Amino acid sequence: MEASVRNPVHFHDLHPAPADMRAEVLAGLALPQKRIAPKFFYDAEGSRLFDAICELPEYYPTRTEIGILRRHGAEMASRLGREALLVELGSGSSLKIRVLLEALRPAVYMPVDISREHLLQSAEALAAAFPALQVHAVCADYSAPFSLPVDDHEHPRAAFFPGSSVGNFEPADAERFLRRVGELLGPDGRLLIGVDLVKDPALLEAAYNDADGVTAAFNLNLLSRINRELGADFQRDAFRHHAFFNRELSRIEMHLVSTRPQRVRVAGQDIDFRAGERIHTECSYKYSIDGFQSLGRRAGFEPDRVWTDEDSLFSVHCLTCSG
Ligand code: AVJ
Repeated sequence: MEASVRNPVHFHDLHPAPADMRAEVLAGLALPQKRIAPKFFYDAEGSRLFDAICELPEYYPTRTEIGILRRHGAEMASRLGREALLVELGSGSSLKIRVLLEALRPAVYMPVDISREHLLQSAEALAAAFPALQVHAVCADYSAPFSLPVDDHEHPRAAFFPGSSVGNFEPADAERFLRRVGELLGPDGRLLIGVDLVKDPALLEAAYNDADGVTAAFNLNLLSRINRELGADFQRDAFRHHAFFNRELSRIEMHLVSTRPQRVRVAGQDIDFRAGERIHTECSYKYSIDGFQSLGRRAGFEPDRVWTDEDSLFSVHCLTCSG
Protein backbone atom coordinates (compact mmCIF):
# COMPACT_ATOMS: atom_id res chain seq x y z
CA MET A 1 0.00 0.00 0.00
CA GLU A 2 2.82 2.35 0.86
CA ALA A 3 4.06 2.20 -2.71
CA SER A 4 0.70 3.28 -4.09
CA VAL A 5 0.72 6.27 -1.75
CA ARG A 6 4.12 7.30 -3.07
CA ASN A 7 3.01 7.03 -6.69
CA PRO A 8 -0.76 6.78 -6.84
CA VAL A 9 -2.47 5.35 -9.91
CA HIS A 10 -5.10 7.63 -11.43
CA PHE A 11 -8.03 5.40 -12.28
CA HIS A 12 -10.55 6.19 -15.02
CA ASP A 13 -13.46 3.80 -15.30
CA LEU A 14 -15.21 4.19 -18.66
CA HIS A 15 -17.60 1.38 -17.66
CA PRO A 16 -17.21 -0.89 -20.69
CA ALA A 17 -20.43 -2.79 -21.40
CA PRO A 18 -19.84 -6.42 -20.38
CA ALA A 19 -20.22 -8.82 -23.32
CA ASP A 20 -23.57 -10.55 -23.47
CA MET A 21 -21.96 -13.96 -23.66
CA ARG A 22 -25.27 -15.86 -23.75
CA ALA A 23 -26.64 -13.88 -26.71
CA GLU A 24 -23.33 -13.87 -28.59
CA VAL A 25 -22.67 -17.59 -28.15
CA LEU A 26 -26.22 -18.58 -29.14
CA ALA A 27 -26.13 -16.31 -32.20
CA GLY A 28 -22.77 -17.78 -33.28
CA LEU A 29 -23.95 -21.36 -32.82
CA ALA A 30 -27.06 -20.61 -34.93
CA LEU A 31 -24.95 -19.68 -37.99
CA PRO A 32 -24.47 -22.17 -40.86
CA GLN A 33 -20.72 -21.98 -40.05
CA LYS A 34 -20.83 -22.08 -36.26
CA ARG A 35 -18.51 -19.68 -34.50
CA ILE A 36 -17.58 -18.30 -31.09
CA ALA A 37 -15.44 -15.14 -30.72
CA PRO A 38 -11.90 -15.56 -29.34
CA LYS A 39 -12.50 -12.94 -26.62
CA PHE A 40 -14.42 -15.67 -24.75
CA PHE A 41 -11.22 -17.76 -24.35
CA TYR A 42 -10.04 -15.60 -21.48
CA ASP A 43 -11.69 -16.71 -18.25
CA ALA A 44 -9.27 -17.38 -15.36
CA GLU A 45 -8.29 -20.82 -16.71
CA GLY A 46 -8.07 -19.54 -20.30
CA SER A 47 -5.79 -16.69 -19.23
CA ARG A 48 -3.60 -19.16 -17.33
CA LEU A 49 -3.43 -21.43 -20.42
CA PHE A 50 -2.60 -18.47 -22.67
CA ASP A 51 0.31 -17.55 -20.38
CA ALA A 52 1.48 -21.18 -20.66
CA ILE A 53 1.21 -20.99 -24.48
CA CYS A 54 3.55 -17.97 -24.43
CA GLU A 55 6.22 -20.15 -22.77
CA LEU A 56 5.97 -23.05 -25.24
CA PRO A 57 8.99 -23.86 -27.41
CA GLU A 58 6.72 -23.94 -30.50
CA TYR A 59 5.09 -20.57 -29.76
CA TYR A 60 7.78 -18.21 -31.06
CA PRO A 61 5.83 -14.86 -31.11
CA THR A 62 6.16 -13.85 -27.44
CA ARG A 63 9.87 -14.46 -26.95
CA THR A 64 10.71 -13.16 -30.42
CA GLU A 65 8.83 -9.91 -29.89
CA ILE A 66 10.44 -9.40 -26.46
CA GLY A 67 13.84 -10.00 -28.08
CA ILE A 68 13.09 -7.31 -30.69
CA LEU A 69 11.94 -4.85 -27.99
CA ARG A 70 15.10 -5.46 -25.93
CA ARG A 71 17.42 -5.18 -28.86
CA HIS A 72 15.92 -2.09 -30.47
CA GLY A 73 14.33 -0.34 -27.48
CA ALA A 74 16.63 2.66 -27.64
CA GLU A 75 15.89 3.23 -31.30
CA MET A 76 12.16 2.76 -30.70
CA ALA A 77 12.39 5.38 -27.96
CA SER A 78 13.97 7.87 -30.32
CA ARG A 79 11.18 7.29 -32.87
CA LEU A 80 8.39 7.71 -30.28
CA GLY A 81 9.89 10.82 -28.71
CA ARG A 82 10.80 11.51 -25.06
CA GLU A 83 8.27 12.54 -22.43
CA ALA A 84 5.42 10.96 -24.34
CA LEU A 85 1.92 10.13 -23.26
CA LEU A 86 2.08 6.40 -23.89
CA VAL A 87 -1.19 4.48 -24.24
CA GLU A 88 -1.09 0.67 -24.11
CA LEU A 89 -4.11 -1.04 -25.65
CA GLY A 90 -5.11 -4.28 -23.90
CA SER A 91 -2.30 -3.91 -21.39
CA GLY A 92 -2.95 -7.20 -19.53
CA SER A 93 -0.07 -7.72 -17.11
CA SER A 94 1.96 -4.83 -18.61
CA LEU A 95 4.93 -7.21 -18.96
CA LYS A 96 6.17 -6.13 -22.39
CA ILE A 97 6.01 -2.44 -21.60
CA ARG A 98 8.51 -2.97 -18.78
CA VAL A 99 11.11 -3.91 -21.36
CA LEU A 100 10.58 -0.51 -23.02
CA LEU A 101 10.01 1.83 -20.08
CA GLU A 102 13.68 2.29 -19.18
CA ALA A 103 14.54 3.30 -22.73
CA LEU A 104 11.33 5.19 -23.43
CA ARG A 105 10.98 7.23 -20.25
CA PRO A 106 7.44 8.44 -21.05
CA ALA A 107 5.90 11.17 -18.90
CA VAL A 108 2.56 9.37 -18.67
CA TYR A 109 1.75 5.68 -19.04
CA MET A 110 -1.89 4.92 -19.76
CA PRO A 111 -2.76 1.21 -19.74
CA VAL A 112 -6.20 0.46 -21.23
CA ASP A 113 -7.85 -2.86 -20.41
CA ILE A 114 -11.35 -4.25 -20.08
CA SER A 115 -10.45 -6.40 -17.06
CA ARG A 116 -10.78 -3.97 -14.11
CA GLU A 117 -9.08 -6.05 -11.39
CA HIS A 118 -6.18 -7.16 -13.52
CA LEU A 119 -5.68 -3.61 -14.82
CA LEU A 120 -5.56 -2.09 -11.34
CA GLN A 121 -3.18 -4.71 -9.95
CA SER A 122 -0.78 -4.39 -12.87
CA ALA A 123 -0.95 -0.59 -12.84
CA GLU A 124 -0.22 -0.43 -9.08
CA ALA A 125 2.77 -2.74 -9.47
CA LEU A 126 4.10 -0.67 -12.35
CA ALA A 127 3.63 2.65 -10.54
CA ALA A 128 5.54 1.23 -7.56
CA ALA A 129 8.38 0.05 -9.79
CA PHE A 130 8.58 3.39 -11.66
CA PRO A 131 8.01 6.08 -9.02
CA ALA A 132 8.55 8.98 -11.44
CA LEU A 133 6.02 7.71 -13.96
CA GLN A 134 2.49 9.14 -13.96
CA VAL A 135 0.15 6.18 -14.37
CA HIS A 136 -3.41 6.66 -15.62
CA ALA A 137 -5.24 3.32 -15.75
CA VAL A 138 -8.26 3.28 -18.07
CA CYS A 139 -10.88 0.56 -17.81
CA ALA A 140 -12.34 0.46 -21.32
CA ASP A 141 -13.01 -1.88 -24.23
CA TYR A 142 -10.37 -0.83 -26.74
CA SER A 143 -12.19 -2.63 -29.56
CA ALA A 144 -15.04 -0.09 -29.24
CA PRO A 145 -14.68 3.69 -29.71
CA PHE A 146 -13.52 5.65 -26.65
CA SER A 147 -11.56 8.84 -25.99
CA LEU A 148 -8.63 9.41 -23.67
CA PRO A 149 -9.93 10.61 -20.29
CA VAL A 150 -7.24 13.27 -19.86
CA ASP A 151 -6.95 16.76 -21.24
CA ASP A 152 -3.28 16.52 -22.07
CA HIS A 153 -1.89 18.14 -25.18
CA GLU A 154 1.59 18.98 -23.92
CA HIS A 155 3.08 15.49 -24.39
CA PRO A 156 3.59 13.83 -27.76
CA ARG A 157 1.26 10.84 -28.01
CA ALA A 158 2.18 7.23 -28.67
CA ALA A 159 0.31 3.92 -28.56
CA PHE A 160 1.73 0.46 -27.90
CA PHE A 161 -0.16 -2.60 -29.17
CA PRO A 162 2.08 -5.66 -28.83
CA GLY A 163 1.54 -9.40 -29.22
CA SER A 164 0.11 -9.40 -32.76
CA SER A 165 -3.31 -9.01 -31.18
CA VAL A 166 -4.18 -7.07 -34.35
CA GLY A 167 -4.13 -10.51 -36.05
CA ASN A 168 -7.41 -11.41 -34.33
CA PHE A 169 -9.25 -8.79 -36.42
CA GLU A 170 -10.47 -9.39 -39.96
CA PRO A 171 -8.36 -7.03 -42.14
CA ALA A 172 -11.30 -4.64 -42.71
CA ASP A 173 -11.89 -4.49 -38.93
CA ALA A 174 -8.16 -4.05 -38.32
CA GLU A 175 -8.25 -1.05 -40.65
CA ARG A 176 -11.24 0.46 -38.78
CA PHE A 177 -9.52 -0.22 -35.45
CA LEU A 178 -6.25 1.43 -36.55
CA ARG A 179 -8.18 4.43 -37.82
CA ARG A 180 -9.69 4.88 -34.34
CA VAL A 181 -6.25 4.55 -32.75
CA GLY A 182 -5.18 7.36 -35.08
CA GLU A 183 -8.04 9.48 -33.75
CA LEU A 184 -6.86 8.88 -30.16
CA LEU A 185 -3.31 9.85 -31.11
CA GLY A 186 -3.93 12.82 -33.37
CA PRO A 187 -1.58 14.11 -36.11
CA ASP A 188 2.04 12.98 -35.66
CA GLY A 189 1.10 10.47 -32.96
CA ARG A 190 3.15 7.29 -33.16
CA LEU A 191 1.93 3.71 -33.08
CA LEU A 192 4.29 0.90 -32.02
CA ILE A 193 2.65 -2.38 -32.97
CA GLY A 194 3.75 -6.04 -32.96
CA VAL A 195 2.73 -8.03 -36.03
CA ASP A 196 3.35 -11.73 -36.65
CA LEU A 197 4.79 -12.45 -40.11
CA VAL A 198 3.84 -14.92 -42.83
CA LYS A 199 6.34 -17.79 -42.85
CA ASP A 200 6.75 -21.51 -43.55
CA PRO A 201 3.29 -22.99 -42.81
CA ALA A 202 4.95 -25.85 -40.90
CA LEU A 203 6.35 -23.38 -38.35
CA LEU A 204 3.06 -21.51 -38.12
CA GLU A 205 1.04 -24.68 -37.69
CA ALA A 206 3.42 -26.04 -35.01
CA ALA A 207 2.90 -22.85 -32.98
CA TYR A 208 -0.84 -23.61 -32.78
CA ASN A 209 -0.50 -27.41 -32.43
CA ASP A 210 2.05 -27.75 -29.64
CA ALA A 211 3.24 -31.20 -28.62
CA ASP A 212 2.01 -30.82 -25.02
CA GLY A 213 -1.53 -29.99 -26.12
CA VAL A 214 -1.64 -26.66 -24.27
CA THR A 215 -3.23 -24.89 -27.25
CA ALA A 216 -5.75 -27.73 -27.57
CA ALA A 217 -6.62 -27.32 -23.87
CA PHE A 218 -6.93 -23.53 -24.40
CA ASN A 219 -9.35 -24.07 -27.29
CA LEU A 220 -11.38 -26.79 -25.51
CA ASN A 221 -11.55 -24.71 -22.31
CA LEU A 222 -14.11 -22.57 -24.18
CA LEU A 223 -16.55 -25.49 -23.94
CA SER A 224 -15.94 -25.92 -20.20
CA ARG A 225 -16.47 -22.21 -19.69
CA ILE A 226 -19.76 -22.26 -21.62
CA ASN A 227 -20.89 -25.33 -19.65
CA ARG A 228 -20.22 -23.55 -16.39
CA GLU A 229 -21.30 -20.00 -17.17
CA LEU A 230 -24.19 -20.53 -19.57
CA GLY A 231 -25.46 -23.90 -18.42
CA ALA A 232 -24.52 -26.24 -21.25
CA ASP A 233 -23.63 -29.93 -21.56
CA PHE A 234 -20.77 -29.95 -24.06
CA GLN A 235 -18.72 -33.13 -23.70
CA ARG A 236 -15.13 -32.05 -24.12
CA ASP A 237 -14.05 -35.47 -25.35
CA ALA A 238 -16.60 -35.34 -28.18
CA PHE A 239 -14.71 -32.38 -29.70
CA ARG A 240 -11.14 -32.02 -30.86
CA HIS A 241 -8.81 -29.08 -31.44
CA HIS A 242 -8.00 -28.29 -35.08
CA ALA A 243 -5.64 -25.50 -36.18
CA PHE A 244 -4.25 -24.90 -39.67
CA PHE A 245 -2.81 -22.16 -41.86
CA ASN A 246 -5.27 -20.92 -44.48
CA ARG A 247 -2.90 -19.75 -47.24
CA GLU A 248 -5.51 -17.96 -49.36
CA LEU A 249 -6.53 -15.78 -46.42
CA SER A 250 -3.08 -15.76 -44.75
CA ARG A 251 -4.43 -16.71 -41.37
CA ILE A 252 -4.25 -19.44 -38.77
CA GLU A 253 -7.72 -20.76 -38.08
CA MET A 254 -8.65 -22.58 -34.90
CA HIS A 255 -11.71 -24.78 -34.76
CA LEU A 256 -13.39 -27.24 -32.43
CA VAL A 257 -14.46 -30.30 -34.42
CA SER A 258 -17.39 -32.48 -33.38
CA THR A 259 -16.09 -36.06 -33.52
CA ARG A 260 -19.60 -37.51 -33.92
CA PRO A 261 -23.19 -36.45 -34.58
CA GLN A 262 -24.52 -34.99 -31.35
CA ARG A 263 -27.06 -32.68 -29.80
CA VAL A 264 -25.83 -30.22 -27.15
CA ARG A 265 -28.01 -28.21 -24.80
CA VAL A 266 -26.75 -24.60 -24.50
CA ALA A 267 -28.57 -22.03 -22.33
CA GLY A 268 -31.89 -23.78 -22.83
CA GLN A 269 -31.49 -24.40 -26.57
CA ASP A 270 -30.67 -27.54 -28.56
CA ILE A 271 -27.69 -27.27 -30.89
CA ASP A 272 -27.11 -30.10 -33.38
CA PHE A 273 -23.73 -31.11 -34.75
CA ARG A 274 -22.94 -33.39 -37.68
CA ALA A 275 -19.87 -35.62 -37.40
CA GLY A 276 -16.91 -33.46 -38.43
CA GLU A 277 -18.83 -30.19 -38.09
CA ARG A 278 -16.73 -27.34 -36.70
CA ILE A 279 -17.06 -24.33 -34.44
CA HIS A 280 -14.67 -21.64 -35.70
CA THR A 281 -13.08 -20.11 -32.58
CA GLU A 282 -10.18 -17.93 -33.77
CA CYS A 283 -8.45 -16.28 -36.70
CA SER A 284 -4.87 -15.12 -36.34
CA TYR A 285 -3.87 -13.17 -39.46
CA LYS A 286 -0.24 -13.20 -40.56
CA TYR A 287 1.13 -10.27 -42.57
CA SER A 288 4.10 -9.51 -44.76
CA ILE A 289 5.89 -6.29 -43.82
CA ASP A 290 4.58 -4.59 -46.99
CA GLY A 291 1.13 -5.97 -46.43
CA PHE A 292 0.93 -4.52 -42.93
CA GLN A 293 2.35 -1.18 -44.06
CA SER A 294 -0.37 -0.97 -46.74
CA LEU A 295 -3.00 -1.68 -44.11
CA GLY A 296 -1.50 1.09 -41.97
CA ARG A 297 -1.60 3.52 -44.90
CA ARG A 298 -5.25 2.71 -45.61
CA ALA A 299 -5.95 3.51 -41.94
CA GLY A 300 -4.26 6.92 -42.09
CA PHE A 301 -0.71 6.08 -40.96
CA GLU A 302 2.65 6.52 -42.63
CA PRO A 303 5.20 3.72 -42.02
CA ASP A 304 8.19 5.09 -40.07
CA ARG A 305 10.39 2.15 -39.08
CA VAL A 306 10.10 -1.60 -38.77
CA TRP A 307 12.25 -4.00 -36.76
CA THR A 308 12.39 -7.80 -37.06
CA ASP A 309 14.38 -10.69 -35.58
CA GLU A 310 17.14 -12.26 -37.65
CA ASP A 311 14.85 -15.10 -38.83
CA SER A 312 12.07 -12.67 -39.85
CA LEU A 313 9.56 -14.47 -37.66
CA PHE A 314 7.98 -11.35 -36.14
CA SER A 315 7.88 -7.60 -36.76
CA VAL A 316 7.47 -4.47 -34.66
CA HIS A 317 6.32 -1.43 -36.66
CA CYS A 318 6.49 2.24 -35.83
CA LEU A 319 3.87 4.18 -37.81
CA THR A 320 3.10 7.89 -37.76
CA CYS A 321 -0.46 9.16 -37.76
CA SER A 322 -0.96 11.37 -40.81
CA GLY A 323 -3.79 13.21 -39.06
C1 AVJ B 1 -3.29 -13.32 -28.49
C2 AVJ B 1 -4.37 -13.37 -30.60
C3 AVJ B 1 -2.03 -12.93 -30.48
O1 AVJ B 1 -3.17 -15.34 -32.30
O2 AVJ B 1 -1.29 -16.11 -31.56
C4 AVJ B 1 -2.30 -18.20 -29.26
C5 AVJ B 1 -3.81 -16.10 -29.41
N1 AVJ B 1 -4.34 -18.49 -29.89
N2 AVJ B 1 -2.49 -19.50 -29.49
C6 AVJ B 1 -2.38 -15.58 -31.39
C7 AVJ B 1 -3.48 -17.55 -29.51
C8 AVJ B 1 -3.73 -19.68 -29.86
C9 AVJ B 1 -2.76 -15.18 -29.97
N3 AVJ B 1 -3.13 -13.72 -29.89
